[in-house]
Amino acid sequence: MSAAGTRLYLISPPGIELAAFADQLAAALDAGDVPAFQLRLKDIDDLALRQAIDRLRPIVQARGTAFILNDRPDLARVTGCDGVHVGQSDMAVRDARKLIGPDLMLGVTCHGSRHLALEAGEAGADYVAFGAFFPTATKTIEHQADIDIIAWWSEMMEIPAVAIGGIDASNCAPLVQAGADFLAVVSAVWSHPAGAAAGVKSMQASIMAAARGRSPE
Ligand code: 3NM
Repeated sequence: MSAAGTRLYLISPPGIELAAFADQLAAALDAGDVPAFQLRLKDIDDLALRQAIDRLRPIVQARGTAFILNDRPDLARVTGCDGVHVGQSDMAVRDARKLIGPDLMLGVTCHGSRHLALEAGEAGADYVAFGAFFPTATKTIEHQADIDIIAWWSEMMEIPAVAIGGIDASNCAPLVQAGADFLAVVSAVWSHPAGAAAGVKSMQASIMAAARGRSPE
């Protein structure tokens, strides 16, 4: 995958106020090229989660963006999501695949581990996520990833690599230049001082600048 192909993967903040967030999400998606959105809500019961999916999924899918649900392969298909993202502890990759069927997209957290990524690829992951690359306040981080893992993976594998963890417009260049297919962000967009749309635009400008700066192959 060429660096010029790096695209944005937007993840929800862990807690949202649904009506306000629906508007912010629409504005963020309208601000640029965001092919994937992950709903990642913590401390929420199933009813509220389903309500959030029902409200947000049409906004996302109407814009041609894939709607990916965190952690819940059991809910992803019945609620019309395009895919599911699982961690290493949530559920074995093969079990998740059985639950969602062959058509939905399956993404797997692989921390900074080449071994986990190869395993996930063999088990049918549609993308592997490496992180955390930088300090982040969004999630308690137990594993760190080195930027080298992106270059290693993307030279060897066709399965897309997602980079995550503390990524923002000021630090994303090495990940773009290493060949990350997607940069997954929370705070860079939702905590941008000028609003989420400005956050998307700023990320995109940095990705483009980094891709231009990459030496030709
Ligand atoms: N997963 P921000 S880091 C959800 O390392 C998540 O697997 C991570 O948020 C991992 O862009 C992370 O605000 C938080 O740092 C990403």
